[in-house]
Amino acid sequence: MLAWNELEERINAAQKILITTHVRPDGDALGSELALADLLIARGKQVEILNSSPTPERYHFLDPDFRRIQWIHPGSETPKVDPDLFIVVDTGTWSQLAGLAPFVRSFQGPKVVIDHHVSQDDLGALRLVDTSAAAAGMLIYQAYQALKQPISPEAAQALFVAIAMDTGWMRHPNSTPAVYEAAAELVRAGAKPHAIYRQLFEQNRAERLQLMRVLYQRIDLRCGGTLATSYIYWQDIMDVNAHPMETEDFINELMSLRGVEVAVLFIGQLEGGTKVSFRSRGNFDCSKFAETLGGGGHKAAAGASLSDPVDQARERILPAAEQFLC
Ligand SMILES: [Mn+2]
Repeated sequence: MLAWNELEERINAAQKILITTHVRPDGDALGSELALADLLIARGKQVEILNSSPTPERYHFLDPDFRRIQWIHPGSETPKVDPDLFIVVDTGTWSQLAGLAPFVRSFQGPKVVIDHHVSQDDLGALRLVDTSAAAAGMLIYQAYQALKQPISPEAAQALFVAIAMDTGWMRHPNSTPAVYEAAAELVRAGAKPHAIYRQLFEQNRAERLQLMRVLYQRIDLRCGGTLATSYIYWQDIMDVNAHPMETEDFINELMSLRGVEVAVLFIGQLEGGTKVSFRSRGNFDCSKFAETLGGGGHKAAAGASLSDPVDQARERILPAAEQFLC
């Protein structure tokens, strides 16, 4: 059990609270932020959510008027925020805070990290970290219980999204009884799984499926079919008019192949670098592998951002992955 009483003390002592999460926020990050914000607002706090990157279109339904979640716009000044408590959810590393890292470094007040990732830097924060938790959303759910705060229908929706996205709609091995119990409680509190599923998984644009065709065309099976890899250039994304965020979950297509234990996906970035993602369902530790490349994550899922272009990144990383697997 994490020290939720220490979180409560810090909340009680604060009036203006700033919440943030990792760069390129996912469903767990955004859902956790929103549900935590609701908890704090219910306790009479002024709350702002400020991220280092925009909310992906997939998650706009969580904040349809863009009133709740703000983000830093590249080239413009960081919005003026003057919190007396800073809470970071779903990450505990400087690199993942990206554009917000300087602000966190200079912030003199108390900081709290609520996270479930193995990789943690010293952010000078109270650490409420449980690496066995399936999602940061599970920890926010625990916070609701520990602080005896009723869950509003909106918070239930946000937490359901958080937990559903980090457990692959409750089908990954991290889908523990606790996950299903939380899900049941969230449905009771007003979360609507059928509506959430439609919003999350049945909103493809044709452009995304056209980009997926490129992914499929370049599937390469190695190590007797246990390693699946593919790659997408930045130009491919531009050619089909897709959005870079639309490559989210592409790696799961590789993991759906029969016999595949490990998937490695390379995606070219606007600045010329490459985002490499790893997935594993065997002994291959994605997080260890990603850490050697300056990235991080979990054993089953991890990633790193490289400055190499796609082809060089493939030449550098695939032989190392093969050596480990084959
Ligand atoms: Mn997470």
